[in-house]
Amino acid sequence: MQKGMTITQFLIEKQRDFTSATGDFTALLNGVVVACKRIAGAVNKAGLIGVLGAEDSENVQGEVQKKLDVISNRYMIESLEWGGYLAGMASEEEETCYQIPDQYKKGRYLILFDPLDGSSNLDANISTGTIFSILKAPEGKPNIEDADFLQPGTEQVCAGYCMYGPATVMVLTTGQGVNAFTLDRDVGEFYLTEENIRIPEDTREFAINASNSRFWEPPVKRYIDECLAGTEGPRGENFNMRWVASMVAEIHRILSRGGIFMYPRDTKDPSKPGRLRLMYEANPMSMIIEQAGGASTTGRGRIMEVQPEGLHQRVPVILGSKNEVDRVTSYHNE
Ligand code: AFP
Repeated sequence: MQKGMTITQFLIEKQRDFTSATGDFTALLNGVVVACKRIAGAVNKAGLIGVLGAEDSENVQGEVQKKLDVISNRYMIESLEWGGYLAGMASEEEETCYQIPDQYKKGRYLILFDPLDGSSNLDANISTGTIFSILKAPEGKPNIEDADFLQPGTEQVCAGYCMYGPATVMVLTTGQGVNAFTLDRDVGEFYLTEENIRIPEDTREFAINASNSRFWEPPVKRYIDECLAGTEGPRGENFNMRWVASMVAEIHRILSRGGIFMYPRDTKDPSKPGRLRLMYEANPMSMIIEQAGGASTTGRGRIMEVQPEGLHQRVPVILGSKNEVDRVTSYHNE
């Protein structure tokens, strides 16, 4: 790894590998980087400038919006709409897709994002993050519509997240491995800090919201019961448990030391086949996890092969260290 490589240098050097590249994709990612720096600043100063707490509004999922959800959504849109590389955007905070205003040029890409995932943790000063997924736009359409975004995760050209934790860290994949960049606040630049991240195939650490255990399906219940039984159970080993309730933080931990994360299908609310959103949570995180050598499934099939039916569709999520994910899948198949 070259010491002191900025994310801009990294993106420009990667662009040189593609002789036909126009620079649009690099410029798009640069727009995401700018938005995430602005969000990081707002999250960092939230208590000082009075933007902690909830808005009076709800988003399309019926969830109370935090002030910082709304601010982060605006920063993403402001930083990306003018660049000429996007045909449209879709956000957790917008009911339908966002059209690029007529005064700006339209481009070849689509972006979906959750501007501030884990925002219910903000008042407690717990890590949050921005998650994004980039797709190609259909060619020759003057205006995009929601249906244009409904492409399976296997079509993603890039996925990433920016974590606002003790350090602000951007994690990216374009389908050639996973790299992490840490923000140096003094300089205002992200620097490459981890190259070609790999997730250990085995783990003894799981993450699940155990308060839902009475609603779990038998394969998940069996897996967790076996972990909890420790050395006296069929696994013959003790397991550790973590639950941050902020997906970006859980995925970042799994990238750094392995683990399995589950928000499975349950019977708590039969209208919801899971809690997490396919298009801007599960798909981008699945691409990152798979690119780092992990696995990602609904329990019944690969998440990235799910044919989306709606922008805000929910999906069961089981992902992380390959051998444990395969074990949970095998319990579903039995
Ligand atoms: P918020 O953005 O509303 O805080 O939700 C975060 C999240 O989508 C995901 O990041 C967590 O893994 C999950 O929800 C936590 O859900 P529980 O509150 O049910 O534990």
